[in-house]
Amino acid sequence: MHNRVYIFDVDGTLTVSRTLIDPKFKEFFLKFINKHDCYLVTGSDYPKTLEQLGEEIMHGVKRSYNCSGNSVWEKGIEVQTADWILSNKARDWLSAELFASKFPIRTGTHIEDRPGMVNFSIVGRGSTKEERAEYEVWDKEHTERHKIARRFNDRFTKKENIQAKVAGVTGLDIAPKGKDKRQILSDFNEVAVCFFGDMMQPGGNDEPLGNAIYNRHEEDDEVVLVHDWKDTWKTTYGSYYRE
Ligand code: M1P
Repeated sequence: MHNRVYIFDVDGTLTVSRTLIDPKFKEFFLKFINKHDCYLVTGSDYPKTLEQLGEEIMHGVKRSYNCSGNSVWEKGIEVQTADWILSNKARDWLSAELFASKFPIRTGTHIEDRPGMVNFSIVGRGSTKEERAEYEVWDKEHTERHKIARRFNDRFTKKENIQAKVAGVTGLDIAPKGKDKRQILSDFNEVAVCFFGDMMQPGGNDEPLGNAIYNRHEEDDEVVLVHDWKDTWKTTYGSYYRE
């Protein structure tokens, strides 16, 4: 295999989840994407990613795989989209979980429909920075999202072929089995890939792509687990000056 392309998750990898990219890192990252072929893959939808990274980055990368690869964008144009919709049974089940959760804050938009997937959040997509932080602490203590994902998958994966993955800081990404981030790898059959993500743990939404890359056993592929965007900066800084 020749050439190597870089694929980046966004929330937790290029930015603090749901916030703007750090201006200094942005300056560096723009140089990096000018030098290398770069792609984004995120559970988030395009408008949110655009808001966080800005047009220069969104137009500078070769492609942005939004909604876990179910909505594909090139230079501000959606070139591919999926039309799957969550069943009413699964929707009702999630509403019951929302009702049952002992976390006290609800901010609205708890089930967000996106092309080819759904994002489910107990605190809600309307949450402020402070409310998100409160949920993060709660979730760390109670591992609520992992538990909901496990219960959801026990109930719906076999029956309806859908899967929930823990994603970002407050929610779960839900999509048909296989229609998660791993689906993008078929676009990279001829090249080595280096994938950066922060949610590679079992049940995390970067894990399916991380595993799919390992499983193709290509010597030049690399999967980089990062803890935050500073980690990503350190690692890409090395490659920028080496390659
Ligand atoms: O990419 C995964 C998720 O990352 C963020 O999640 P949260 O707001 O819970 O931190 C959001 O961008 C979300 O839309 C996305 O699915």
